[in-house]
Amino acid sequence: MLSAKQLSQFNENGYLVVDDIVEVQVLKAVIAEYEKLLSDLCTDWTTQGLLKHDKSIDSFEARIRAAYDAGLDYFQPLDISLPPGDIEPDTPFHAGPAIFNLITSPQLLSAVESLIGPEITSNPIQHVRIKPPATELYNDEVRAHITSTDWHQDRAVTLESADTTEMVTVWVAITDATLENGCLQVIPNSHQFNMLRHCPSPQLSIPTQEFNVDDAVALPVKAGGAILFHPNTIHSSRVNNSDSIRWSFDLRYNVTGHATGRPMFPDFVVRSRKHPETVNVNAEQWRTLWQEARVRLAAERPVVIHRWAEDSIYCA
Ligand SMILES: O=C(O)CCC(=O)C(=O)O
Ligand SMILES: [Fe+2]
Repeated sequence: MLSAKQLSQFNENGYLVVDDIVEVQVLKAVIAEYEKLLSDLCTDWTTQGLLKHDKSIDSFEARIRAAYDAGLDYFQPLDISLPPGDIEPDTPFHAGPAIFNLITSPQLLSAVESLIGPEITSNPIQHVRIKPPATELYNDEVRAHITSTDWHQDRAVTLESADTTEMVTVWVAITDATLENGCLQVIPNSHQFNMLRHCPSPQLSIPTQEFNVDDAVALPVKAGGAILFHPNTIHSSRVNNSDSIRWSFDLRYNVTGHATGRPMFPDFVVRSRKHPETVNVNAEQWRTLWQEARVRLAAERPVVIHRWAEDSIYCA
């Protein structure tokens, strides 16, 4: 659970940095799961002649950089969600047991419980972000999972149905997140704002005249720590000016029964005091929920995940 001091910091500022929130073995298992996943992906790409065989590509970091350099999409196969837009029966995603254990980590859920109470649902708006050094990115790279992320509120990445949902974002550092390698930054107290207008392109973002960028506070955090923040807290991430990758996951939780804001993707109950029997999804069943969503969505229209129109007058 969070201390009274941590709680009042969160309530006052709209965010909280918590060191060592993820159990060491949970963190290690996530890293091992991803190392195997990416290694297998690279083997496939090499077999298909898409990635050159090179003995120096022998680490997670080297594989990410080589894949990016070769124009291969490492992001979607490693992401813990399906994408927006057109979904195919074989659109890749990753819902492995180590990630399930991260999402359901008791320590993490206890912190979330301090903020939104004991009836907790895993919200399906969740991503991996593995960001190569900015100097290695293509000039036209705009994806918020690869390059720095523009200023936004997470409330704006849900559909309208979740506008009054009580939720919290948990941003987990897998590598140390530093000023240099692109840690998160926030506008303190902005959780007291309403949802501001967002523009969808090139990234979902708040026009900068709507708030004061000079108020930004950078939030470095060590691997295994996390930043918890309110859905209205304005945040972005800094540029990765280091020479290594920066790796994080962003997870979200909402009060059970409140809309997730992304109803086409699966949610599940991760903690309940009132109805403990509803905490009944294991890692394999969780993966199956995503696989079933993929089958269903591949037969439907493109997935729309937010409400913002590119041609709005304030986006000019
Ligand atoms: O890590 C990033 O670049 C941004 C993450 C973010 O926007 C979030 O966790 O909600
Ligand atoms: Fe965000």
